[in-house]
Amino acid sequence: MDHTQSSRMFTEAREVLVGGVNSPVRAFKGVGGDPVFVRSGSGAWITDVDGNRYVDYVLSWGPLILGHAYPAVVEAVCVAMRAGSSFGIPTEAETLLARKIIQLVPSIEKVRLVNSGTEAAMSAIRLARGFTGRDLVVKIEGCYHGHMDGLLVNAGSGLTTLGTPTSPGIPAGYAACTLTMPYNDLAAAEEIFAAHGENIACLVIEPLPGNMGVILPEPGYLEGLRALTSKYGAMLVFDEVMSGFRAALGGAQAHFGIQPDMTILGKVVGGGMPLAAYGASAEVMHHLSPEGPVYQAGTLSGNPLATAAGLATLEALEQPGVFERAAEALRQVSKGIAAAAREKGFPIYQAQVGSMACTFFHEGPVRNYAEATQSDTARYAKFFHAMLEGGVYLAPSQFEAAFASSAHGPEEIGHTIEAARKAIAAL
Ligand code: HOZ
Repeated sequence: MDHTQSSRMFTEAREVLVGGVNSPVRAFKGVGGDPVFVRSGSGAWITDVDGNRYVDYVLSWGPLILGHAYPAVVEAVCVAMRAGSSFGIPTEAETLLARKIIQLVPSIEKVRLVNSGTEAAMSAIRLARGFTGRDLVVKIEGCYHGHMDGLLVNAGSGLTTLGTPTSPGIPAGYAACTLTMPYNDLAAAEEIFAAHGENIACLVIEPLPGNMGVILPEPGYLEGLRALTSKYGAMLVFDEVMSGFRAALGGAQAHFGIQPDMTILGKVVGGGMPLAAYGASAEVMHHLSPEGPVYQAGTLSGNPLATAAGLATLEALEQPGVFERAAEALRQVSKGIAAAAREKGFPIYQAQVGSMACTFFHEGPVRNYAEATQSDTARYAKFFHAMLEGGVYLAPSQFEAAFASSAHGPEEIGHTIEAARKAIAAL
């Protein structure tokens, strides 16, 4: 494959953008080499600036569950744009999107729209502290809740990819309010709550972690956390930025049947536009400004382009078979990769719920961050590059999820499995 134009653009980008990118995980640091620059996307495919085509399993890091440039989403955004891009004055679309979120996500009665997953997480934590009058937050090693100061402690995603467990620039006092524990370890949670329970505002967790690869909760784990947080009067906050509308239409909370006290949403809910949300019971949300004392605001929050894209996406997702198509495509692809790995005789471990999945280059189950980081990242990097050359765009890191869309059909599945077979045979 020719990457001349991508290389030229990356060289120029590095002169004016830090590392040539606007978010670290795009820079290929986890797999080596230079990123490709994208020109366009349509359905399951993206085309780079050299004209190479790839079946896309990153999908803007998750939002595009209908694929790129889905006609109804494009149309909704164009209509909204023609009517004015932003007002800072209420619009009906905000109510319609909020109503749709409440209808789909079991635990949410009221919602606040914001612009990014980071902003939603930051605001949700503030609300949890304001509601409970407590300071401490418990988080899970390897879970990632955006780049807010207090939660960049033992965080996943780019922090794992880049080997930066905790970012400089965060006052020790912030980090001191965050307690961390391993995923799938109920005993560790019981210990932390026994020692600090009265001061814990919330336990924030990706119920289906996707930022250290995808990891499944062991039976009873989420139920145990639900019981523990209730016992100590702490809030259970589910970060469903990744799993929302992907683990199931109602997110991981619907899939696993656990009601959190608060939910953080992003990615799919914005249909590819900068939109995120957090929501909870009416009682909890009532503590948020302007009804309550906990302040949070934003000029572009709930802006018309983003709400149009989000609403069009969720409405399309509700059509019969759409959600299942994406999940089934990913199942078939994972099966193809597993068969190729078996043939070659090297170990992998796979996890999938709905339309998010991960293939770990690791022998045996991956149950937590410590096990995830034992994966063979060098082998993943080779696999990634071979897949790229074969016309398949995977996440440029072992510690990210693969996403499929409803546009991933038999042609794309066949193309991906064939590329995987060749890539694995050459490893
Ligand atoms: N939160 C996304 C998945 N780890 C990555 C997006 C980004 O950091 O650019």
